[in-house]
Amino acid sequence: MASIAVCPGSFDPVTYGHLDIIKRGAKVFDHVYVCVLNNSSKNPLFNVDERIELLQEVTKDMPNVTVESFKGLLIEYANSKKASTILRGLRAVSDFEYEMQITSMNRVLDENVETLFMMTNNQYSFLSSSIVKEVAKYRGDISELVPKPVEHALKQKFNK
Ligand code: COD
Repeated sequence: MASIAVCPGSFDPVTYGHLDIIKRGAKVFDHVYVCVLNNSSKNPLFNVDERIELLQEVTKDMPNVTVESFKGLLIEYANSKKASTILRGLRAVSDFEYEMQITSMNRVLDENVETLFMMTNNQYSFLSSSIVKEVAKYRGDISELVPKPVEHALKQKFNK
């Protein structure tokens, strides 16, 4: 049976940190569904279609990666894809409490779907979409933090 993982997130926008987890996941699983979901505690800069477009652009060389969005619970989406695993990235201890909470909640909703964590690449351990947006807003250099299409999209947002 094919091993299928869902890599969920806000991806507002996708960074090299996200991309690293997606790439590594694509080596471990037969198929990875990258899913843009709503995080009710965040107020996104990019709409869902823009986030999907950027994700599709930067994963276009990964044949076993599909990008989609879903309005609803992550676990419903994982079940609809027959995914056995939710793939998440972990940066610092500060991520742990939040990740533990959503992992436990998802396990209550469906105990058959496992959450697997991949440790961030040291190079990206400080990197988040929020930090990138902050630097881009004040016209700082983000070329080492995000792929070119994302850099371009951020410049367009903030130079309006
Ligand atoms: N290095 C490694 N990993 C990273 C890095 C980095 N530099 N930056 C981010 N990541 C990882 C994150 O740890 C995360 O695993 C993933 O990339 C996505 O990150 P974000 O910030 O884009 O996404 P989140 O954390 O906002 O996503 C939260 C969800 C949208 C998945 C969550 O809110 C959700 O499941 N919503 C749907 C509703 C639901 O089912 N809720 C029930 C669970 S409580």
